Amino acid sequence: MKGETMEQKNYRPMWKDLGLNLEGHDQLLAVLGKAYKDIYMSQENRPKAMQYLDFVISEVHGLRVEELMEAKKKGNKVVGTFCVYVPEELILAVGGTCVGLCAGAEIGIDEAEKVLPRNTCALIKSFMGFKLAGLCPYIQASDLVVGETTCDGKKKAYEILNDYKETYVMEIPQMKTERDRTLWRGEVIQFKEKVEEITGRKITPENLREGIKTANNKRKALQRLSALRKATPSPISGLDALLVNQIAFYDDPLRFTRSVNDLCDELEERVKGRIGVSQNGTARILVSGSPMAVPNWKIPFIIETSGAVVVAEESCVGERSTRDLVSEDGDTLDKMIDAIVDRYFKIDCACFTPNEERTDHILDLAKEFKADGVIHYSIQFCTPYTVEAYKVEKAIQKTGIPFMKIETDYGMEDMGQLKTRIEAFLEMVKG
Ligand code: BJ8
Repeated sequence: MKGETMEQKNYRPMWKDLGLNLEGHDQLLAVLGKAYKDIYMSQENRPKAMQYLDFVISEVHGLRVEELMEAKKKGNKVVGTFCVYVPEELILAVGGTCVGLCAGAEIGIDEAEKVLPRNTCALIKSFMGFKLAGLCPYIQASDLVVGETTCDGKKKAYEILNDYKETYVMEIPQMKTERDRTLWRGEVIQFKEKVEEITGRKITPENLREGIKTANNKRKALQRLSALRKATPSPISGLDALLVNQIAFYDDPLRFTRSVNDLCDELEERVKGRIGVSQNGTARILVSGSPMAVPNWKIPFIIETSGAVVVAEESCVGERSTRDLVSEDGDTLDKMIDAIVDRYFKIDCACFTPNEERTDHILDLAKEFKADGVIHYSIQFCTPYTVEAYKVEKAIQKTGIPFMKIETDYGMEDMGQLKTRIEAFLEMVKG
């Protein structure tokens, strides 16, 4: 994809074939394009390698979807997911592509509210709205859509989504006992069989080894990016780093891994030369909480236009989905499956109880990234993260690091109010 012309091709015939609502989709692209220009292109001193990511986002509903359609013609399947619990390795093993269907835009929410209560979290309303309003080419292109029993909102919404697009649901345990691991292992095996059924291809030790390697290499590149943000000054903005983590859910994994490593090479040079996106002394913020799906850039945008820099995201679009690798030591299918089960079982989503490892992890991150402040972000009506914020606050308070909680949706109405609150918080951080 690199080096392709920036001139937009006419993708309308493809979108029409996919059953998209062309008028609504035009509006979505117009809003997305404007937001990207205002938020991303207005940043100064961006790494040159971000041009690739700019290109990917400009073609996110175009060239990338066209690639998926080409792959489908060759018999390769597309699997759409909403959660980092779905083992990508099994999909990659049989030549499939895993795409994230979580949505971060308000558009389509009116449609969603016809089938969901208004007080449902914006992420759920967004993916439902994207489907009902015919705005998402990825869900249209998916041969299999996978939901999961994480929070109640998602779990019940999948029952409704299933009326519009068949949705396979994985059962995610709520606790982390040995019994829960057994349940989870059974789910992973059943999902493996489902993947084999829809693709008509067998998962073997050979192809699974490759799948594990591909997913691990992607995570290693993202870990490398994360580690570079420990430098002072930070060589990349939080907005740009978030974008890289968001695109990880859409792009071709091999090409994406190469591009992130190229970006990291450039950032390493920046770190050596002490070149940063902000001055030394700029407040370093750790953002923790609900996932920020494309194009939800609201919180880092406010933080970074208020004189601070985001240095890490303790979130599924961030650290939580990249920090653990699948062990590559397994030499049989069974051992590889066990390695996958163990890796995914470590995810510390707020849907689990108890979930102390998440709080411990936030404390570790705050220390490692030399955070001057922690902002806990929950999507409004997201019970797991909103409630868990209490425990996080108590733990952070013991360290003396300033802490604030934010609850918001995807709307722009509270931008001014949030900016005032964040600016006041940053004053305290600096003081
Ligand atoms: S592993 S965080 S991706 S479930 S924001 S829909 S929790 S009410 S997205 Fe998540 Fe998997 Fe957990 Fe990660 Fe519900 Fe909260 Fe909405 Fe959420």
